[in-house]
Amino acid sequence: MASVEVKVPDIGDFKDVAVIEVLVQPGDRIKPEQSLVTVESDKASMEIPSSHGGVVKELKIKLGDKLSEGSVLLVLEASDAGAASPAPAEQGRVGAQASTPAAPAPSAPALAPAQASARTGGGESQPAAIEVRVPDIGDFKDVAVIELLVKPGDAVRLEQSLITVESDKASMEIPSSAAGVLKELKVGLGDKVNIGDLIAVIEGAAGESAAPPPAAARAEAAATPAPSPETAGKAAPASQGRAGERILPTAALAPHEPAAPAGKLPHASPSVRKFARELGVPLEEVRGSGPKGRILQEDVQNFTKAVMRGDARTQMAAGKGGAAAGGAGLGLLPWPEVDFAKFGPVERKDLSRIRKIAGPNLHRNWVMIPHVTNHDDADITELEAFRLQLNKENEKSGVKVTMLAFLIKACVAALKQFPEFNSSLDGEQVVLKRYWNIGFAADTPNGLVVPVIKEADRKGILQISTEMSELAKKARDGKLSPTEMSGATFTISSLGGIGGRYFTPIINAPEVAILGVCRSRTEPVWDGQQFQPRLVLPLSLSWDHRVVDGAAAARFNAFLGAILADFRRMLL
Ligand code: CAO
Repeated sequence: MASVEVKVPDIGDFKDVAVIEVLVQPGDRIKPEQSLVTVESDKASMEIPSSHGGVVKELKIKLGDKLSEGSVLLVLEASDAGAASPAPAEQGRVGAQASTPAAPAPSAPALAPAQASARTGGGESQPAAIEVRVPDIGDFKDVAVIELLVKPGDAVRLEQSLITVESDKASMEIPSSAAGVLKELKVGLGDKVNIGDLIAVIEGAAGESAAPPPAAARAEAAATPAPSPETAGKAAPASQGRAGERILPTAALAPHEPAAPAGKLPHASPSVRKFARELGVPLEEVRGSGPKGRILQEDVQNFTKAVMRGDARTQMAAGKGGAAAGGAGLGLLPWPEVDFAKFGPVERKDLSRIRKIAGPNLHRNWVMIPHVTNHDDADITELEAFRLQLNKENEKSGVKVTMLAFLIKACVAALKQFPEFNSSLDGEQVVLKRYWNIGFAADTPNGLVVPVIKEADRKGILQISTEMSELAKKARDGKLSPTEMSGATFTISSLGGIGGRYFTPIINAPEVAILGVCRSRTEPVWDGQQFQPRLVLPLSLSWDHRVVDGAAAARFNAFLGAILADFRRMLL
């Protein structure tokens, strides 16, 4: 198996066409000629087929990229011996075309039907009735007219699309070979057309008709047998790429494979796609009323009207956009409306001001941050003994030290050791903060608030304890200032005074991690020879998986545990 770069084949004179759909992904097993991407110009959309079969190793393009002939689409672990093998004659033509793209046009020996017709109208500068015919559309035959894009009386620009035709493989817009006023449309919806068929009569100056294509390509095409049905669509014949104006790349499409992801492409003409894009209408949500469920312009209009009237909602508005919709919703069922009073007496209370503010913030953080929580234990036997001794010594001063003060200090040390936990995500950058402000969740009668110990790295345990008790009191009294609640780089939520074992704290955005602590208890811990009664503190570290990885979180907890087990490590 060899690695093969699959490139954009000859797509005529189209350049820098945008990728509007990527139809395969790494790991996919694809067949030769399976559609890989859909590209779109302002006139036509086309699917680009693979030249090989195999397994997609790497995609080299993404939505919105601009492609031209030769752009690398993907790298394939090819399972077939070589490229999808067009008929030898066709290969020859493609090769010839590639090597003589800019061949100067000698005097034209043969004109395309559209151009030939355009000249039948009369003199060089006089207004004339110009017949516009179906130009060379490869070997597509009996393609159905599915859209009329102009009507009699319309002023038509040179190369303006007149009709859309569709085969079972591709749709294409047929451009006008002349400018003027449309006198007559010669085709109707559902008509089958072929190369050379009369589409319209335009009143204009013959001099405004489209220039003929390079004659070299024409002569080449005339000398080349038509591709076999098997090879049709694998590559555009040279004549198509040059002469067929904008419709021809569409004719170069690979046969559409129903089993391929291409089935996801909504069935609509390029102009309807463009129209939908301009309005921001998600085409995949529009029901098509045209033949074979094709989406017509009026379907897009009706969809827009329904949304404006409130009769319909886009999936994005309904919440399926997730983060893309700003976390507006998750596409969940509506909230159940229950008459609780039916089942017993109820009392209604307004949410507190703090809850009203905190609720949406917590909800956003919970929904938008990919949380992971690592649980661990810390042996705080010696630390607790030290704390109790300290409190005994400080009885008179009135400063009470709780485990939380030690935790704040220990967390600063861990954050210095693992700086990504002391950061914020800003687009595609991580902002690492070189200051250590530790917030702590405080339970108050009105709800949860998070006062912040600023510059905790510069403060001792006693100072932290003093500040904490002042801030906790202010919190309970509802007297915290916004400054006292801002600037945290990491938060600790301690339920130690209350109970519990472990829990999943919600990260306080834009921070990237939060430590939850529960009540310590004495447990039998195996010391290698026997069980020892040890005081064990349960730790729960929630972290943002966009910034932090599990291994780092496990190391953070282990480091923290080691410090709490022996606080002298703070000095190291
Ligand atoms: N294990 C065992 N006991 C603990 C402990 C722990 N991890 N943490 C504290 N304690 C003890 C204290 O030592 C104290 O004991 P004494 O009264 O015997 O001295 C008692 O519990 C009460 O401590 P405290 O909770 O008042 O003090 P603190 O410094 O630990 O916490 C504060 C202060 C403001 C953080 C806390 O009062 C609080 O509000 N905690 C709730 C935080 C919260 O709600 N988090 C949930 C967020 S998610 O909804």
